[in-house]
Amino acid sequence: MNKGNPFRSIYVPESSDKLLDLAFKKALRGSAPGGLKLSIIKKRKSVAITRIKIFSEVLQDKLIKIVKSFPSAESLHPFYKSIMSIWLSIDEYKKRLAKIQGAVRVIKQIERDYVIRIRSIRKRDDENLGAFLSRIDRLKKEAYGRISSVVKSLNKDLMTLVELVKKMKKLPDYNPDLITIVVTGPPNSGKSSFVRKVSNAKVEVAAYPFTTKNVTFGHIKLGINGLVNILVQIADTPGLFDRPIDKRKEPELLALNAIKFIADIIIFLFDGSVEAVMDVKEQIAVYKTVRSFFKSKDIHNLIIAINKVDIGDDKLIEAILQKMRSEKIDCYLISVLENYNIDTLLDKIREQVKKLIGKASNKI
Ligand SMILES: Nc1nc2c(ncn2[C@@H]2O[C@H](COP(=O)(O)OP(=O)(O)OP(=O)(O)O)[C@@H](O)[C@H]2O)c(=O)[nH]1
Ligand SMILES: [Mg+2]
Repeated sequence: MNKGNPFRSIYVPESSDKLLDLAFKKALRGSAPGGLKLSIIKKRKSVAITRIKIFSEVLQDKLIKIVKSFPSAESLHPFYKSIMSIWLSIDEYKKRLAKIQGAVRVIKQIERDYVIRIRSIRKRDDENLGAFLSRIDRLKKEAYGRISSVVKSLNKDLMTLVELVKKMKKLPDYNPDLITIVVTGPPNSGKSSFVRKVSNAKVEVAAYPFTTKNVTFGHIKLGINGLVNILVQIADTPGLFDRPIDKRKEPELLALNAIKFIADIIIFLFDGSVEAVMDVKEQIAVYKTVRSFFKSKDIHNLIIAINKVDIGDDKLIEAILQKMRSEKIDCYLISVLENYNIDTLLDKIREQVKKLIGKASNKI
């Protein structure tokens, strides 16, 4: 499996019109090889054939480059694959790339047909030279026209891929070889503040919900006994509301995909403050959604903390603690702002990372 975002270095498609413009310009520069020595008829044929070939080859090259630069659906990590299908189904993705690939074959065939037709066209006895030369030019134009309509018919597919690439490029570079911690929770609970505090991620923090719209990675070097400086990646994710999946907005779907496909460890941050956007019921409902992604044997990889205890709402905090006690799950009280208990939480993360590494090396 490849590392990093497979859409990062993609050759971004251009519109059909842009591709055609470029091909026309290049074709216009094509002249007849050995032109000076040729008869006027041979020269006209040779120019027409050269230009059709250049026109067709420029387009074929561009289209092949586009298709080749896109990762095959099969090679995509489930994280990218499932996020891609928020915007374009895997089936559509394959179909659009296959259509472009198919168009390359059609263009090649049109080129061949017209080259043969121009080569074999003969001047009729009753035809004057001017009329004959026009017939050659007409065939050339016809070839341009037919190839152009094939390329124009791809415009929707090309533009769909452009839009997809724009979105996919914004996703982080996921490295499947590293342990991944995903930070989640309700909106405004301090997820980005936490990720910024403990890692090198430059994520935005603001005093309103839904600041984070994308999944972003930072990295932390964790000094673990006997295993010095283990590098782990930590993902900041958009806040989750309590609502059914079909009502969820795009950022929430991105967050859920991170939880589902890349999280080895999850840190769930409740907002325990008097300013919390959600009441306790809603926050617990969000917690339950996240919890549902864990099989009970892996539940220890879900680490729970209540943030913002510096401006804590005692009733809210107590209600969350009670719920966690009933599930026999530890719950840390922290304040990212005041750096309260952050080291304790990091110790817990170290402990879990150590266990995961131990498990992985047992398998080898
Ligand atoms: N008082 C207090 N404020 C905090 C604490 N942690 C974060 N904040 C503030 O809470 C607000 C939201 O913080 P963010 O880190 O952007 O929260 P988030 O969970 O990433 O928010 P979304 O991305 O919108 O879901 C900011 O104004 C932070 O400064 C804390 O421990 N105590
Ligand atoms: Mg955020």
